[in-house]
Amino acid sequence: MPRMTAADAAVAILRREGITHVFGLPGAAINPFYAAMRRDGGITHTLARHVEGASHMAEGYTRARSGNIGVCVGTSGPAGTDMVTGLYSASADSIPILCITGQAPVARLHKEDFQAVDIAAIARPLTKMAMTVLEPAQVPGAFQQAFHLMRSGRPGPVLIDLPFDVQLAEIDFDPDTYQPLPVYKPAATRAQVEKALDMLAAAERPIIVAGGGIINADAADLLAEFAELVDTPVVPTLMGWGALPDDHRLMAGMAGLQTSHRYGNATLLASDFVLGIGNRWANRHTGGLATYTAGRTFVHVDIEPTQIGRVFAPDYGIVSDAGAALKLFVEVARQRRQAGRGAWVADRSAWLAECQHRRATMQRRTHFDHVPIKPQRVYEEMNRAFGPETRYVTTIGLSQIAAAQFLHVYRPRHWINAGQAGPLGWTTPAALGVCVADPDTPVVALSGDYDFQFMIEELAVGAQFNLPYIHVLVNNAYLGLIRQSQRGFDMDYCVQLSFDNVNAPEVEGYGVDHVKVAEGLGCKALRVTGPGEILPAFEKAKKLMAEYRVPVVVEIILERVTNISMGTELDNVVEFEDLAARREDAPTAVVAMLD
Ligand SMILES: Cc1ncc(C[n+]2csc(CCOP(=O)(O)OP(=O)(O)O)c2C)c(N)n1
Ligand SMILES: [Mg+2]
Repeated sequence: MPRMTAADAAVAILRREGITHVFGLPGAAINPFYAAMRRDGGITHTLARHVEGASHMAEGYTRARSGNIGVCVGTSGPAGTDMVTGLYSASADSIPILCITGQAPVARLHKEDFQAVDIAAIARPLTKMAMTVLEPAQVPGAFQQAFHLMRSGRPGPVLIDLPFDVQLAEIDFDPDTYQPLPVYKPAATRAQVEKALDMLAAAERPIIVAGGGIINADAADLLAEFAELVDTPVVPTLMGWGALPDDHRLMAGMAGLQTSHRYGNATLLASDFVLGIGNRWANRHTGGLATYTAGRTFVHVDIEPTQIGRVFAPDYGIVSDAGAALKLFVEVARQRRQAGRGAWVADRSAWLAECQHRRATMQRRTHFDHVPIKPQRVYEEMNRAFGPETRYVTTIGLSQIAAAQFLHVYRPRHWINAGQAGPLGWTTPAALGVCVADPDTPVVALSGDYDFQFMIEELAVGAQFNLPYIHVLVNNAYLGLIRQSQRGFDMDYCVQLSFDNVNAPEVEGYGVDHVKVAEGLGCKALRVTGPGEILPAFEKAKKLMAEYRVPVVVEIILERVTNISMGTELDNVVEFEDLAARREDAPTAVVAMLD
């Protein structure tokens, strides 16, 4: 039997589970694992500048490509605690990442050793498994189980904590006969699908709410096929956005309190039946449940049994992987159609026309010529500059909310967003992880000024490892979303990011000179102050990116105060700006305005 250190066995298993890349930051307690990676030679490594950055890079890497599992590695103590935020946002969005930490030697764990912290206990609520491996011979099993759990059922992260002496201990292990454990995914039965289809067929104004589970299951094509077979409009959730292209005739818009369309909310409220697939009725999607559920019948399909009924009791629940369910939905719907079972689906033309009409008429205005620039105009210019191949990456803020209201997404995994956790600072490292996962697809990241400043050091990672992408930075010198929410408290308190920068009078009180910082970190950067300069700046950024192969920041100086549409209920989203009345008001909207 081959003998090797437990760390060598761990690396051998990573290789056999398909891992070719890790994100991390070494320290003394994880050096044996790094030594094993070096001996193996088959895993590339991106050195983060902050360990939290490594965890978000791993998330970006997983989210970008079907089947990917991002791995982040750090030492004992603060490295693990830094990565907790990545574990949280991964678990909240059902994203598998594997977090590997070093640890003090086993015999010293209870002695308050240097950088010894019970990271497994800290990570437990955020992971599908969090284990400090105390026996070297358990290391292979721990890794095998980790991959099994990350891929089975509702995907999510795992943490494996490896004490220094455990990593170095020699064990018997045969990598050649290692076999990944089978993956478990529940699948809907025919009887369940028949019943749900009967309910859909009986509805007059049905919609499908398409969640991120469809993207996780790589089932976007099946969603489109099913929606077309049953002629039913689709309302994607924020995590499901891109599952159906924005220019599809059945795309009905997103519903929600913030990241939503006026027509999406109106269509949801006009519906009488909702088939939710791979979604979790997130509170910023539903708003108040009384408004959301009144007068509607619900079927909920989810891979995680305990999600059914968690937020409200559906009329019918099915435990299934979204892909498995959609495959059967397509099969049964097609059979029913072919069998010519009369009009088993009622004529939907009036309902579809109504949804289309709402989409064509209930647009928000984007075309403003103001200086300082109004944010809506930025997204209009992004729609012009960036085509359907673009992968957007963002986290939270007015910037993210407005982006979801105005940008267009045409493909699954092309809207990469820390939807539930929304950690500031996520955007830059996540975008870098996305670039590593798929260097051939153009990546455009979007940050508010504070999100950008939060983990700005990670830009150096993009410069060092030649990970080119465009970072659109919308600068209002404000914690804009919090400023807007403080209106309810009648205050503007501790949310200003503006100051007179003694080194950069040209930023005119907007505080940080982002262009200088980005350049100092090895990136290229442009600043834009007028609406007519936005598109040329994007075009220039594309050229700079191709020439220098580094991140290119396009900073857009915004007006300081712009309130973005949002509300507390689906039926009372507040509009702060003029709505679009003519085509010229929303020239890049996908559906032409009806004049
Ligand atoms: C770690 C963390 N702390 C606090 C928040 C709360 N928060 C959400 S958005 C926001 C302000 C973001 O400002 P900015 O990035 O400039 O975006 P803007 O809203 O101005 O577009 C804050 C503080 C958060 N999401 N994450
Ligand atoms: Mg801001």
